[in-house]
Amino acid sequence: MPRPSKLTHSELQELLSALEGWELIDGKLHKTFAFIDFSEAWGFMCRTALIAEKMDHHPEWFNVYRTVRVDLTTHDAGGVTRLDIELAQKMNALAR
Ligand code: H2B
Repeated sequence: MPRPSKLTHSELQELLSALEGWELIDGKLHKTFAFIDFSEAWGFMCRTALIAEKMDHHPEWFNVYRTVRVDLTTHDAGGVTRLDIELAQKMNALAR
């Protein structure tokens, strides 16, 4: 399957406006998720990992106790693509 290409600035702004809690930091999609405890945070990471494997698209993330800091970018494309938007939407749905 061909990898998607980097989104343009205007495409990104539009898609970002519909993505609750995500912002662009250093050219990557960023969100910090806060859960009630480590178990909830880890459960979220496990469920995300299964989705990421299926998509063959993986997050950069950092967990401390109940928070999970996430950065999404497409390394192959050198920037944010539709795959990052898709994964961000799925992570929002899982965290709800
Ligand atoms: N994840 C992310 N976030 N970006 C990529 O470019 C990427 C990936 N590439 N997961 C995939 C795996 C690639 O390395 C494999 C070979 O398909």
